[in-house]
Amino acid sequence: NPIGFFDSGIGGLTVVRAVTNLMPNENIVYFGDTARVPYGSKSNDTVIEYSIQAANFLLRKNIKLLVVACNTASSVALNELRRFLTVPVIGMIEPGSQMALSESRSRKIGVIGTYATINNKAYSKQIKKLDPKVQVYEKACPLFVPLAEEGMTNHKAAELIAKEYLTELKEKNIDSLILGCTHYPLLSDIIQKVMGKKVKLIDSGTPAAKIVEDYLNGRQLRNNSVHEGQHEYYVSDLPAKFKLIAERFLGKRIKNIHKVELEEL
Ligand code: DGN
Repeated sequence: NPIGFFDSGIGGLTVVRAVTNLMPNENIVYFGDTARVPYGSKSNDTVIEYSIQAANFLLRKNIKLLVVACNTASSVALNELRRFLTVPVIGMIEPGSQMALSESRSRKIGVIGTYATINNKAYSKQIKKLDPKVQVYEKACPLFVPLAEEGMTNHKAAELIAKEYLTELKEKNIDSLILGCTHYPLLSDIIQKVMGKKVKLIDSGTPAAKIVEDYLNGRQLRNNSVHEGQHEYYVSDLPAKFKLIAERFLGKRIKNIHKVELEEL
């Protein structure tokens, strides 16, 4: 059975990339809600409703595990998804928080994400639950999403915007910065340049992929085929540039993209 992933659009493909780097033979089914992106500026109720629809769609594809490859949906809908679903659900917040805690020496951690992730204090609540003494500084960086989608990841404009957003975090002397949005790993060069070399960037997709691997190994659910896994991609809208941008996020070619009507969700 495949591993299911969903995101508001294409950002979650950076998480698929992390999982396939670790487990190339797993089958994957991905749903990107491109007709209704962004989730980051919508109300919690709406994000919960959309997340449940996406999860139900993937369940009909017989997934063995669901990865919520979107920090916004992980921030607001994880409990509801875990309550309703019969398969295990892995979100982005817990793995990213744990990794930041294990990396940080100064115990000052920065978090960047969408308005929803930051306003819900998803990461700071999780980090403080694990270690109440850590200081967490959070900042919403909404313009990073369109920059990543436009491929302007090394553009002067991206650097200017990054400076505008990140200077206040830099002044807090954080030593780790969680990229709390699945789009942001594409901007990691610019973010690293603005933050300086000493700040460790944490892409939640990497520790999330490790948790997926541990879970599947523990339950003997790994696909033992020697062949590369099959990937199927579903989107609720197929914009002209989707394939090009998706391949950039995924780091490889995409063969199967299918459009799903919203009524089918
Ligand atoms: N990729 C989504 C996330 O990780 O929060 C954000 C995209 C969006 O909805 N703006």
